[in-house]
Amino acid sequence: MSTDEPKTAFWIATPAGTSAIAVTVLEGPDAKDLIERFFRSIRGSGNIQVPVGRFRYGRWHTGPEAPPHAPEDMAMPPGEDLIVCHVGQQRFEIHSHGGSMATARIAYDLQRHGARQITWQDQLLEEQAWFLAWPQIAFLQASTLRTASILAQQRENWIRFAEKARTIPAGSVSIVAELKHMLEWESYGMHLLLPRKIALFGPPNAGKSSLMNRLGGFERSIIHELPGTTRDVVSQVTAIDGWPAEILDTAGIREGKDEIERQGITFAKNAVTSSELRLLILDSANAPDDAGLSALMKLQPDLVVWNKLDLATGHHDRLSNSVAVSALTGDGIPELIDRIGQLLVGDSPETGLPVPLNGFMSEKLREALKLVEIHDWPALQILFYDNDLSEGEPGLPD
Ligand SMILES: Nc1nc2c(ncn2[C@@H]2O[C@H](COP(=O)(O)OP(=O)(O)OP(=O)(O)O)[C@@H](O)[C@H]2O)c(=O)[nH]1
Ligand SMILES: [Mg+2]
Repeated sequence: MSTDEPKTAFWIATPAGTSAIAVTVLEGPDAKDLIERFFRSIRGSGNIQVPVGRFRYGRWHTGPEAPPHAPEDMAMPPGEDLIVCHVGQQRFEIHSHGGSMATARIAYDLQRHGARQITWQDQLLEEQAWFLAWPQIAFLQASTLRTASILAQQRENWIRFAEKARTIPAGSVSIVAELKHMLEWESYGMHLLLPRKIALFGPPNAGKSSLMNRLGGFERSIIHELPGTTRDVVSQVTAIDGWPAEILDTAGIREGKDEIERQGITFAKNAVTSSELRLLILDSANAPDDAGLSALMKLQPDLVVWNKLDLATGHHDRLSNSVAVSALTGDGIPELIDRIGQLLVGDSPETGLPVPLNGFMSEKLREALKLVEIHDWPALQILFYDNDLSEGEPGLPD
């Protein structure tokens, strides 16, 4: 935070969109004054004092200052019912109706009176050391139970590692191997939030779109018996085996009949080469000949999926690294999901190892490695300094 920014800040602590209740948190030296300016007794007169540790039911009054120039979508009528909780010396929570209008109005009024709006992520980063804040932010944004439980554990791992880095005896380089090992899991850590790309490609009519819909759980792609249905790359973010994934359905690859289809095939090939996992989808009942197959194999699939197992006549024996499924009946889909899960993520780091969860954390680890290399132990301590745990650390900046 730069010095000329207002010291009083607020953030919306609940997710965007409509919910039962929205929570705006207000903190700083002006928080109390701001609450007193806008919060009124439910009986309509006078402002309400809210002692620390208590909450009060009342109304948000914009009063005579209600801005005529306020954007229309912020036109919450003065007098919206809400609850104010005084949760810390300079910290209040405003619990309002969960639609976006109430929070927008509150935000508008607070901002006009000098408070600074930040995101809940900014707030966590301002309040906590980076190695605590980032795992927490990642945990709160986890999209699957599997990644949420890994990320909850990551926070514990980082706490332990930071303690070790802070207290390591000067001159000890034993931490180097561990730092390097943590950096080896960079891609794994980043993809706990960032979906990995899975491309479905193959000849027209093989059932790529049907499979995409089956894996994604709803009718995202158009399915049709005519070959050449999918033209653009159609993507869908979902979870496969508990891992965040983005499935890309592509145009069937053949000698393009028209310019649009040829364009689609170029896009398809680009999507395949830029994906983390490539699945070649083939029709069991109408397999390509050897020349067609070897042309498709040039795109280096990680796995071949023989679809239309319900019509199968044994074609799936032709390739070793393959599975057989029916997008129509669902047969073989659980096995396919298992295989995708294994191929997508591979091994997991050993329990207890903290891994970088984004570029910022990787950078910090590289910085730590450099500091150990140049034997700058005090700087290493500062890098892993934590306000809450290591009071009175010598030589720390203000
Ligand atoms: N019997 C059977 N039919 C299937 C199966 N999967 C897809 N189909 C049918 O095959 C036809 C083509 O399916 P799509 O999913 O549109 O195939 P596609 O590979 O996306 O085709 P393009 O977009 O044209 O490249 C449709 O009539 C589907 O209903 C399956 O497992 N079994
Ligand atoms: Mg299609």
